[in-house]
Amino acid sequence: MHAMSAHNPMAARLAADAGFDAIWGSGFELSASYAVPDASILSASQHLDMMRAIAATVDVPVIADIDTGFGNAINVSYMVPQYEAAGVSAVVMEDKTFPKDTSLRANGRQELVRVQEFQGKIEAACAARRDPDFCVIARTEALIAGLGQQEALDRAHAYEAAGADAILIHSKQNTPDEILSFIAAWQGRAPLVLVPTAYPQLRESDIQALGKVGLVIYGNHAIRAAVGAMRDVFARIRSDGGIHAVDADLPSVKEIIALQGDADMRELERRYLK
Ligand code: SPV
Ligand code: MG
Repeated sequence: MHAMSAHNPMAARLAADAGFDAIWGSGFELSASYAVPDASILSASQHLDMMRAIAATVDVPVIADIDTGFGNAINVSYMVPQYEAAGVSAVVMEDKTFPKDTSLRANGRQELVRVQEFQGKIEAACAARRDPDFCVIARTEALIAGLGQQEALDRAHAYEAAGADAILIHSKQNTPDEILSFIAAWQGRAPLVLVPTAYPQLRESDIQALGKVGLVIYGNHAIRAAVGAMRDVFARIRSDGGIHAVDADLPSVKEIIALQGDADMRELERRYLK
């Protein structure tokens, strides 16, 4: 299963149309779309509202990145039902302290909570869900924090024992070695989840051959594509002295209107505007 990041419903619609199995409700992307760091700056309700809007737009499952769970196990108990009610199918919660710092930045503040404390947060998340098919994915940042493979394995096993449905193991090394070594050593039953942003050379076919990975998340490719495309087009318009040259290279206004769901609205018009 492959999930693509989205920071708004249009990105989610494009990802679903492209054939991704799920949407990753990335905290990094949403923070970037507000031009603020991915460091618990945005509020829980800002993220929750965006997840609700995305889930209302696409039919594929939405996997919400709830960072640290916005506090302790008590906060998790109150947040999970709200995400579930927003139409989300799964949450990913990481074992860092609140407020968090983003994972892929060099020299970020990567402090982890105690194993038992995070087990309590996982138990709280599992107990708070109403639909037993709602997935609670536990994410360990042990490799990101530089604590080594044994700490990552110990934490992953402890989180599985606490009830996590899957384990997200994150790495910021720019080769897949650290992740491949973790996967080889993983003895748990829970499927693993990877976010291969830092080691893009690991292809889907390589990951599938490993057998233990149930989900691959492409963590920030929507916002990076958007930033790259906007920057290029804006620069061209400035240097061309107008929009005459870029126009043909952009999606037409007609295409955007179609992506806005115009056909559905016209159907409502036909039926109900009397
Ligand atoms: C996100 O996309 O918000 C993630 C993945 O949590 S990462 O940014 O790589 O930590
Ligand atoms: Mg995140």
